[in-house]
Amino acid sequence: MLQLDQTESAIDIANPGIGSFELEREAPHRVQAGRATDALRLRNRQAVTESWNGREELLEGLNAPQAWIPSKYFYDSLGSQLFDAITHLPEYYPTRAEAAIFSRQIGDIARAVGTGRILIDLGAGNCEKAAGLFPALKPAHYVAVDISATYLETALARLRHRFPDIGMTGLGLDMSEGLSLPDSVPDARRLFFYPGSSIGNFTPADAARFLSGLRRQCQQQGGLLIGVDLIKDKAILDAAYDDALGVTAAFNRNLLARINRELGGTFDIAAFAHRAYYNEAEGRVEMHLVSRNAQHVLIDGYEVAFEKGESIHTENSYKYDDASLSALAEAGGFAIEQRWSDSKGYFADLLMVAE
Ligand code: AVI
Repeated sequence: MLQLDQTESAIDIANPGIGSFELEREAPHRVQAGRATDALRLRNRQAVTESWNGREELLEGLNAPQAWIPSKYFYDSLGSQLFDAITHLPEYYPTRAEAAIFSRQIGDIARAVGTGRILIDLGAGNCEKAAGLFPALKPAHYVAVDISATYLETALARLRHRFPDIGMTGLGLDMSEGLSLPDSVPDARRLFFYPGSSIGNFTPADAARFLSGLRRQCQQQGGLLIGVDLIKDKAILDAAYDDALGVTAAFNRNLLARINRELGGTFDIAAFAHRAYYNEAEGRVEMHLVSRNAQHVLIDGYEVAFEKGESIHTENSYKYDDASLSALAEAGGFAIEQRWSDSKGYFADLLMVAE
């Protein structure tokens, strides 16, 4: 964890990727998709790469009966810029819908949330979403959490000039490893801020676990202000994840480009098609990369085979309704206090209070 505060630029660095593994390399290894896991010999090693939790996680995923790549790997520097471009697309409504909620209903939100809270921004990025709330919420302290500590440092340096009266702490950590706040963060009146419907990228069970983890970090009057994308017409959802310009396709394919760049992969990017659709039975948008023909790929000397039409599942984006939101809140130990939505009812922000 890299922690930054107002007085020191970096006060604690610990490696969150402890216990990662690396494949033991021998001669190039032929691995058939779907039945390779037992062919992989693993050797415990710390901190294999800075950005991948060991190649075995990737290779096991690619060789599972339904091949998959963990979606956390979307966000390298190029992937983050592509995601930023997605938020400007006409088809991708969530960012604009949430911005409309915050700009039109901020008075109401501030009345419900109250001022002077410890605002903990989860996945803060450039911190601009939270900063937009500062004038209304007047937080006593702002804690920005993001996987990229360098990005946070720059963003917080800018914010400190604009809001010199608000104490600020930056935490560079991967929240999927669990969130543990340092003692310097006051524990009363914590308000977690998790906008942008990122909760939708967790399975419902993992989302409930994530909320329970936040609940454990809340004491008196703890709460969560969270953004969720709502179930809607399939055509609208399909278009939001398969835009006409092909930006989401580039975002998806960048996963393969990233494997090529960082792990010496040999993916032919053009040989995989972007596929995204709303799976109504599962209540989620799924993104896949579909192999256009039978092919094999080398990753660090290991070969992975794909049949024509075989897909790599790269992301789930769950959509919620009132029933699933109540179930999520309850499973996480929260109660829904208030809910705000945009004029089309596409997106909602909720204030959940610790029970
Ligand atoms: C970050 N997350 C909320 C986005 C979503 O809508 O699930 C990621 C995304 N994937 C494709 N487009 C946007």
